[in-house]
This record gives sequence, structure tokens and C-alpha cells, in this order.
Amino acid sequence: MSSIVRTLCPYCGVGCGLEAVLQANGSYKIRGDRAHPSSLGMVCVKGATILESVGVSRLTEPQWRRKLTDDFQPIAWEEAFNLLVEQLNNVRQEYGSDAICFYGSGQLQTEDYYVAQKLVKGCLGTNNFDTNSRMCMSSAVSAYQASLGSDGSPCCYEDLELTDCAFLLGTNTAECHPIVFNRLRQSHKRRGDVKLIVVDPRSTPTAAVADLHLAIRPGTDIDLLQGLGYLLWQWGKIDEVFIQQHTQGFEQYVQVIQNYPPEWVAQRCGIAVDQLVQAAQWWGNAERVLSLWSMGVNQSAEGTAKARSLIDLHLLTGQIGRPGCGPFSLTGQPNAMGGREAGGLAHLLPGYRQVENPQHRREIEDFWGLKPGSIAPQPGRSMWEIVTGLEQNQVHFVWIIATNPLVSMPHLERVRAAFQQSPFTVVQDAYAPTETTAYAHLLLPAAQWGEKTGTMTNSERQVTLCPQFLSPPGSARPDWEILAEVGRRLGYEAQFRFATAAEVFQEFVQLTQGRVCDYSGLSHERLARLGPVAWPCPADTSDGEAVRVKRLYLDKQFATPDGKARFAALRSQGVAEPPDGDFPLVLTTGRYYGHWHTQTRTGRIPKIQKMHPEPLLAMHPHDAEKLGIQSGDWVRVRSRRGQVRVKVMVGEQVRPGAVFLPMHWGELWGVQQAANELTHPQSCPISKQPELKACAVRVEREGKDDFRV
Ligand SMILES: Nc1nc2c(c(=O)[nH]1)N[C@H]1C(S)=C(S)[C@@H](COP(=O)(O)OP(=O)(O)OC[C@H]3O[C@@H](n4cnc5c(=O)[nH]c(N)nc54)[C@H](O)[C@@H]3O)O[C@H]1N2
Ligand SMILES: Nc1nc2c(c(=O)[nH]1)N[C@H]1C(S)=C(S)[C@@H](COP(=O)(O)OP(=O)(O)OC[C@H]3O[C@@H](n4cnc5c(=O)[nH]c(N)nc54)[C@H](O)[C@@H]3O)O[C@H]1N2
Ligand code: SF4
Ligand SMILES: [Mo]
Repeated sequence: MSSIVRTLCPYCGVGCGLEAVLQANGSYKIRGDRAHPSSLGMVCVKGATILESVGVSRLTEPQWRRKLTDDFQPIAWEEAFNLLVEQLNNVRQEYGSDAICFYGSGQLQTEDYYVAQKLVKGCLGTNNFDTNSRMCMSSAVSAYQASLGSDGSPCCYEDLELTDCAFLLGTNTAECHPIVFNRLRQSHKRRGDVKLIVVDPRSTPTAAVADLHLAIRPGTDIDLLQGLGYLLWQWGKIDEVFIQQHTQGFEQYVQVIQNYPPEWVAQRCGIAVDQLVQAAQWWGNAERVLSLWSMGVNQSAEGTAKARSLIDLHLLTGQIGRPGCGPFSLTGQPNAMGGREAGGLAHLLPGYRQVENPQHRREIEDFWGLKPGSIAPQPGRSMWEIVTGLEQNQVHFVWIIATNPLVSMPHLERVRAAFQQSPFTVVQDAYAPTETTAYAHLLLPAAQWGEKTGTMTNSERQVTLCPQFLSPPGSARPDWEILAEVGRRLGYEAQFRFATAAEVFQEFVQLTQGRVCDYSGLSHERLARLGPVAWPCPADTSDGEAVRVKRLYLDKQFATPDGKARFAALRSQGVAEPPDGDFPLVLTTGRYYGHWHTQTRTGRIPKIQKMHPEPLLAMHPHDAEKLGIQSGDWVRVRSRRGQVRVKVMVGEQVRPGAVFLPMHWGELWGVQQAANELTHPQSCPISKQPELKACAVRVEREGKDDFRV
């Protein structure tokens, strides 16, 4: 192993290059990789401190218990595999494959994802493999598919520097995608003529440096977007040639936007007409408009419609398929993209194929050497359908990998009850305890980032090899190896003969040949030699071409059958649970800069703990005054589903009528402080992504420090 290992940060979807540098004492130090095209040497606090968490509180041996009330007993891997095979065979025989579910994560590597798809969708014959991307990127996936004909973000990070107008919708980029934000902000400062528009009900650090902050009422994004469309259309600031040659559905779109005149829109969104007009002028006058979006858009009961309405504006103004512009979905997790490309949602198959497409199923079955009909023709259970399946005694086996649903899923009380009655739950994690290990019958220790070799793909489609440079603790094993071993023991020796992650990748890339997400020119060997390479990278790509910056749709030929993009032309519905007399405030939830999700890693890093020691309910002074609440007071926040006790931070960070809680505190980190005690599972009907960004709550004062002990 060389003394400098080039790898990728395993936290967010920015995908910063890291170098692990071997020290004289045998330990490693982390620094930014200047040669990584995405991050150019930059890192944020999470990437910089990653090594501090790798050795703490690790799960090191398989453990088992018959009932949730028993204590765990350590067992050998051999016994664990026997148990798994026995359970899988029994459940399949007694209840059929649909009773088996897998729930994975955008933090798995592409190799893990691919082996899991082959095992679950191919060999076990159920499409019940869903991931936490259902709560994260699923609306973006559906929107790209419906509007452009395929998933896959058209843009790249160079566009951050080339754009004249950046439109940030529902993304707190400064705290959640810090290095993307740095690149944008540097160009914004340096050039002086770049307009930065931020749409967010909160005054985030992102909004703080915007030229225009539209603090819209939660859930009114579509009204705003159609209102912008209306003005651009009225002013004739549209690209008629582009619309005519490269789109369909413009007439219906114009009919819909007529219902969104500026006064009505401004009133609905809770902003000034001037602000709306200003945003439309900047969009209309810019040569290149880049929009960035993330969870304020996707985590909505109309998430797909929100994202499609944003794409509509790009189609209306021809702001796509050129450098410096386009609709750019920022992915949350480090390998949410690789996961999508490997087919890691219950309705997908590898290579951006769809379960429901008979031709696609046939191609995969042939390639995997399986009988026709092996892959079930209907999409599997989405994340919430796994929960309802447990409730209805239809699910008898759940295998959870690299995610902590007992903190991250909505309506936690219901999720706890569902898992309480699960006949057999496997939790495969790198750390223990987590809130989810409390509901496991079988615990499997996973080797994590740095302890195994694999690839991850970031928001701009750069694929980076992450080599092993640390030893896994105890008998922890790479996720893909565990899944492949189960496959072999189920009788599929030929399908799972992989000796290395490189071999897994080699097989996966063949299934992307000729698809939008073409990886077929990539291999571990090539990535090790060239460094990160973005897809598309077809098999015949030269080394020089491989490392060139890439965008999709430069020829304006979209991935639809006729090559034309589709206007969505949708009307807004608003939030699924509007505030009312009993629950008068809208709770929105999200992230702090230093913490990563459920804190399994960042909660164990002192520097980060110090930065964010506790969750705070952000509340506008106007609402606080009405309730007689001051900063530092303890309050009880109630929704129709549960309650939390937290301290309040009064300030103008949120607009009146809205409150904000971070999502990071599960039971292990705070008593009754999980935001998801309050949220509901109502979801976008197309993407099945739940509305984690809005539920109705009321806040009651509890007096100072009542609950400190
Ligand atoms: N520090 C940190 N960074 C992370 C993560 C982390 O845990 N910590 N996680 C990663 C992951 S997986 C993800 S998905 C991303 C998420 O990245 P972001 O999406 O940027 O983060 P969030 O805080 O979830 O939500 C973004 C913003 O949406 C706003 N919002 C709420 N409701 C609405 C609405 O109706 N309309 C609009 N326009 N905005 C609304 C919220 O106020 C919030 O500021 O971050 C990634 N990066
Ligand atoms: N209210 C509310 N809820 C939300 C959100 C929100 O904004 N608001 N955001 C949603 C979004 S966008 C997301 S992405 C989810 C995230 O939610 P989760 O996925 O539940 O959060 P993490 O803490 O990242 O969980 C990852 C788990 O994987 C483990 N792990 C790390 N590396 C490995 C590995 O290599 N192998 C294995 N097997 N395990 C590993 C970690 O120890 C941890 O237990 O939360 C969702 N929930
Ligand atoms: S911006 Fe994201 S990828 Fe980059 S160092 Fe921070 S957490 Fe890691
Ligand atoms: Mo996410």
C-alpha cells in the first residue's frame, strides 16, 4: 500500500476527493485531494474528521438472539450464514418471495448495490429491495425520467462557475453541500455579475449570501415556479426555437401557468410581488441559468411535480444542454447516484432499467443466466410499504443494510411498532448500538469505507475508486461479500463467483453499455490509473476523453422515444397536512452543518459534538412572542402522531408560521428529541417519497430547564 491513498469522502453527494496520508506512527491523516476534479482539494469539517470515527463503537462480530427481549449472543459467520439461508428458504416456501424485504442505503458502494440487485431481484425473485434514497432522491429520479426520458443529472460542477444566474430551490447548500457551495460562492464573489437566488422558508447560511432570498411559505414551490413561468411567458423571454424543436406539451403548460398571475402567486407564497418579478427578470435576462435543488423539493407529497415544474422553466427558456445551465439535482448521499445506476430502488433494474418493462427484465435475466420470468414483473415494496407489510403480517423477513430507519423514517412510533412485530430482522451495520440494532434478531458487522475497496459516484457523475487502506475490525466483512456468500449458499454458485470488488464492477458496467449511464469504459484498474472519471464513459473511450468534463444532452436529444423533452404542466396542491387551529405551525426538518444524519459517526467526534450539542427548535420572534417563549426555554412540540421536548432558539431563521428541527437526534442521543416522532408518511404518488419537510404541529411552553436531568 502506497503512503498516500486517493479516495472519496464517504459523507455527502458532493463527493470530495480525499487523500489518506500514512504517518510515521502507522496511522493515517486526511487531507483534500487537489487532483480530484470535483473538489479541487477542498473539504469540509465532516470529511476532515472522518478518521476520528472509524474505530469507535464498531460492530465486530455477528450476534444473534431468538426474540427481541433476549440478549444478543456472539455467533460465528458460519452460523450466521446458516441462519440466513434457513430463514430465507423457509419464508420463501411458506409465504412466497414477496414476504422478504431488503432496505439499503445510498451509502453502500456500487459493488454492494449490484450484488444485492442480483441476489434479491434476480435469484430471490422479489423486487423488494428499496433504500433510503426513497426518502432522498426518489422524486428527482421520477422527475428526470418523466421530463427528460431518463434519470441522470445533465450538469457538472464546472457549471457552478459558468452560470450567470444560480437558482437554489429547497437546498441549504452552504451547510449540506459545502464544497459545491464554495465553488458557486467563489465565482459569485469574483465575477460580481452573477445572480444568486435562494428559495427557502428559512434564512439559512445559503440564503444569507443570496442576492435575493424568497422565503416562501413551505410547500408553495409549484406556485412560485408557475408564477415565474407566467411572467417569462408574458414577457416573451422564452426560447421558441428550442420549445418547438425539442419539447412536447408546451400548449398545456401555457394553459396551466395562466392560472398563476403574480399577485395571486406572491400572496400564496407569502412574498412580495417585486421579489417575484425580480427573480423572473434575473432568470429571463441571464444567458445561463443553473438551478440546484435538493430536499426542500424532493421530500414532498408533490415532490415529482415540484422537480418537474422546475425543469419546465428550463425547457421554457432553453436553459439546458449547454455549459453553465440546466436543472441540477444535488444528491444527498455519497453513492446515491451509483445506487440509482445499479438499480437500487424497488422499481428499478441495473442500467437505469425499469422493472415494469418486459424487455428490460429479459435483458437482465439473460445476462444473469436466469430463466425468463425470474424477475417479478411488478415493482417491489417501497420503504413505507415494508412498514405496512410488517403491520399486516405480510412481511416475514427484513434485511436492513447501512441505514438507521428507527431514526430516519417518518412517524417513528408506527415504525417501532411495525419492527417490534417483525418475525426476523437482520441489521448489517458498521456501528453498534444504533437505534435500529435494538430491533434486530441478527446483527452482521460490515467493513466500512476505507476497510474495503469499491466505487462511488457523486452528484456530477464522477466515479471514484475508494481503495481499502485500513483493516476491518474483528470479523467485519464488506457488504457485497456477505450478500454474495448468501447467494452461493442459496445455490447460485455461478452467479456469485466474484473474488474481488473489481470483478463485481466489471460485470456491472457491462449492463450499462449503450444506456444513458454508460460506465462500460470503466474498471477499477482504469480508475486507479486515471483517477475519477465521469460517466458517460462508453467502452471505446480514450484516456484523454475519459477524464474530460461531461454534460448530458448537449445535442438536445433527450432520452425519450422521440428525443423531445416533456413539459409537465402541473398544478400545485400544497402540503399534505396543512396547519389548522389545533396544530397551527408548519414544522420543517433538515440538517446542521457538522452532523451526519443519525450521528452514528459524527456523534462520536468531540469537535462536532461541541459544534452542535443539542437540537434546537428554530422559531420566529412573532410566534414566540404569542406563546410567551424565549430562547433557551424548553418546549413540547406535538403533532397528531407524537411529541418531542427540545429547547427553542428564537430568531428570524424561519419565517412566521414555520418552525424547524434538525433530524439528527435519535433515542441514543437525546430523550424524546427525534424530529420523526412528529412527521407523517404521506408521500408523492409518483416517487413514493414522504413529505419529511412539512407537518402540522403545536408548541407548548414547558418552563426553563425542566427536562435537563
Ligand atoms: N451537514 C450535513 N450535510 C449533508 C447531510 C447531513 O446529514 N449533514 N446529508 C446529506 C443528504 S443525504 C442530503 S439528502 C442532503 C440534504 O441537503 P439539503 O436538501 O440542502 O438539506 P435539508 O436541511 O434537508 O433541507 C434543505 C432546505 O429545504 C428547506 N425547505 C423546507 N421546506 C421547504 C419548501 O417547502 N420549499 C423549499 N423551497 N424549501 C424548503 C429547509 O428549510 C432546508 O433549509 O444533505 C447531504 N449533506
Ligand atoms: N425528518 C427527516 N427525516 C429524514 C430526512 C429529513 O430531512 N428530515 N432526510 C432523509 C434522508 S434525505 C436520508 S438520506 C435519510 C438518512 O437516514 P439514515 O440512512 O438512516 O442515516 P445514517 O445515519 O446515514 O445511517 C447510515 C447507517 O449506515 C451505517 N454504515 C456506515 N457505513 C456503512 C457500511 O459501509 N456498511 C454498512 N452495512 N453500514 C454502514 C451507519 O453506521 C448508520 O447506521 O434520512 C431521511 N430522514
Ligand atoms: S462537502 Fe461533502 S463530500 Fe465534501 S468533505 Fe464535506 S461532507 Fe465530504
Ligand atoms: Mo438524503
